[in-house]
Amino acid sequence: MKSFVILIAIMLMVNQFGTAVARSKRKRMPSEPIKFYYLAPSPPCRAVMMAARALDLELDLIPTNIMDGDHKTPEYLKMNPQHTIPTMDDSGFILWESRAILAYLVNAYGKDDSLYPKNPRQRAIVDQRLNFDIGTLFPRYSNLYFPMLFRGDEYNQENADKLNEALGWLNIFLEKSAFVAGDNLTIADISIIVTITNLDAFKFDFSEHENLTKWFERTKKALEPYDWEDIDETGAQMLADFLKREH
Ligand SMILES: N[C@@H](CCC(=O)N[C@@H](CS)C(=O)NCC(=O)O)C(=O)O
Ligand SMILES: *[C@@H]1O[C@H](CO)[C@@H](O)[C@H](O)[C@H]1NC(C)=O
Ligand SMILES: *[C@@H]1O[C@H](CO)[C@@H](O)[C@H](O)[C@H]1NC(C)=O
Repeated sequence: MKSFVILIAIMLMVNQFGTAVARSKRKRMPSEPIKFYYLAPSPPCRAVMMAARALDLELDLIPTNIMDGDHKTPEYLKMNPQHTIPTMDDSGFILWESRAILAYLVNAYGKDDSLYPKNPRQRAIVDQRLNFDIGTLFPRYSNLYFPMLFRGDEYNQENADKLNEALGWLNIFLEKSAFVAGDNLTIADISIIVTITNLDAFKFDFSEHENLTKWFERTKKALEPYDWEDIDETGAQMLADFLKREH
């Protein structure tokens, strides 16, 4: 009788343990698909869409045409007064700024932290690269290409040189590691690649930066299962076609 009770107790413990293991392995999921306000050619939107695929998250895609003013409606401004795309709505939790969205999605729904490591020093490097992207790389890209895209201006060599200088720094970051923030793919690669994909589509020659060129090939391959071609290459090509029409 006594051994029977002990046996039952052990069986209950094993069962509890098994449930706990299954629970910890089960992925956290949004209670309903995250609403995602986007436009296909938009680089920051493309970054988030690839990350969502990498995290196996379903997005409820809501096309938001900034050329038609979809982002200036009272409803949109109530949600995001800064009227930028991408903007996400996760069951009422609203967030914009693509890099903040990338970090949130991994923190909230990543099955592990590999895309945004929790280790303070590893995370600091990812954050440094993301800050380099928003503060240096993307502005230098836009200083060169926004006037060409949206005003039909000529290619400005001085702005091209500034962009090339930033690409040189990125090339140095890539001297010792396969990806921009270490040996694994992170959200920093996903954020940075959309600008490099644009440059590739615009035929900006960055081949002198050998590590960067190799990283681009490597990262494309890493993102292929997450629809790099459909999301990133196709979007960049739309912008390249637009650029051609402007000239
Ligand atoms: N730093 C922002 C940039 C967002 C942004 O400027 N998006 C552009 C489209 S690519 C936009 O919404 N433009 C319309 C506007 O700002 O009114 C991010 O990464 O989300
Ligand atoms: C990098 O990837 C490897 C292999 O997938 C994994 O074992 C390791 O934990 C990852 N490192 C980080 C910092 O996530
Ligand atoms: C970066 O480029 C240098 C010079 O071409 C090379 O020696 C080095 O191995 C490259 N690093 C990586 C990670 O590919």
